[in-house]
Amino acid sequence: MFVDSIELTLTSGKGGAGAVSFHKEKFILKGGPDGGDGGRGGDIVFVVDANTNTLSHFRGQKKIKAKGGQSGDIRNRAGKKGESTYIKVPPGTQVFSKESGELLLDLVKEGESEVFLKGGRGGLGNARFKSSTNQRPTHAQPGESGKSQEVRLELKLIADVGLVGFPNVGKSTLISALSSATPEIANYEFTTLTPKLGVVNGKDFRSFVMADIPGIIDGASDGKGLGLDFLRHIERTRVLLFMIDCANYRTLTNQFKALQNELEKYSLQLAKREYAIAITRCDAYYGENITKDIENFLKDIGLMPNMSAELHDKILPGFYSAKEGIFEGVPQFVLPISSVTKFNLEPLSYELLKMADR
Ligand SMILES: Nc1nc2c(ncn2[C@@H]2O[C@H](COP(=O)(O)OP(=O)(O)OP(=O)(O)O)[C@@H](O)[C@H]2O)c(=O)[nH]1
Ligand SMILES: [Mg+2]
Repeated sequence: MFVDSIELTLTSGKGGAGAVSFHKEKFILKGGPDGGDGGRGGDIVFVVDANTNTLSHFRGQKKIKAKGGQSGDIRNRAGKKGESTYIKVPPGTQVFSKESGELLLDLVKEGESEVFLKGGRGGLGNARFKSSTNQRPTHAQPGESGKSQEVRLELKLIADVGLVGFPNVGKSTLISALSSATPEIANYEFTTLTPKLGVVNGKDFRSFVMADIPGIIDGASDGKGLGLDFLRHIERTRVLLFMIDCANYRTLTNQFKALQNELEKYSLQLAKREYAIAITRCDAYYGENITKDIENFLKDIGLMPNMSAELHDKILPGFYSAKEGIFEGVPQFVLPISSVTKFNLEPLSYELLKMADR
């Protein structure tokens, strides 16, 4: 299972205690105070590391602590600073307060590092307390304790392309056809319960990450089916691929409008994301005329088919493609596909790569 949320108790290191000591040397009686300061405790530091892409390496871990500072020493020697603990997380990890739910850190950039909890200050040694009225102070400060905080780490998958569709329309099948991901596939609704990622390799070693998520149904925003909670996994994708099934009891228009409607209820921002449409399971179409059906669908959603005869021969890029530079509201392309016969899968990944790269 993909672990995308994890709870931890983080504690920075305690400061070392200040020392109490007096200068000792032959022939010097009653030397002055020379107790050194304690070292600062280690920090808890978050580091963004793109070599990891899940939080699963924290599984089973509950507490992470940084080392304490060492105590001060005689002859004004300060204690060593405690070792800081560096917590490596993938880009896109957010740190929330477990108690208040407040977002504390948003870790996005590779290499970025943030000191989250500073280690406790080291205590002052007795040498610091010498004054005109007290030449031989006998006390030193204890080290400040480390800070502790319960946090929840959350990773919103940073996929480039998120698949959006009703259940059973072939989302998981598509990701398994395009990438090496092996999601569960079955001929019933809600096969996919947790999001999965797949890396789709295009030409010239370019690639993009595709996210397979559970199906959405009418009323999902009111909690029907699996609800819409999982949409947070695709909140940051650059592109949405609507998967509209042509071998379904729901019409193409019906599916598309319901999906858009639910998406809007979840997040207007997400609903405005750049998108494209794949008409799926074309090999299993059982209606009368698939071309007519798709053309009607395009008209229903206010688009005119613009596939020229020449493109028709090459089946590329499908029935519709937006003019360069038009993004708002209209799909970048509408492409009939089949994951089983591989029909149009190559142009599909090529077009998606172009969108993801933009
Ligand atoms: N004929 C045909 N069947 C397909 C195609 N793609 C998927 N299927 C079948 O459709 C059914 C559903 O496929 P899934 O990939 O599990 O669908 P899903 O959208 O991930 O479904 P949920 O996870 O339930 O939302 C399975 O029986 C697949 O074998 C296709 O291109 N052609
Ligand atoms: Mg699935």
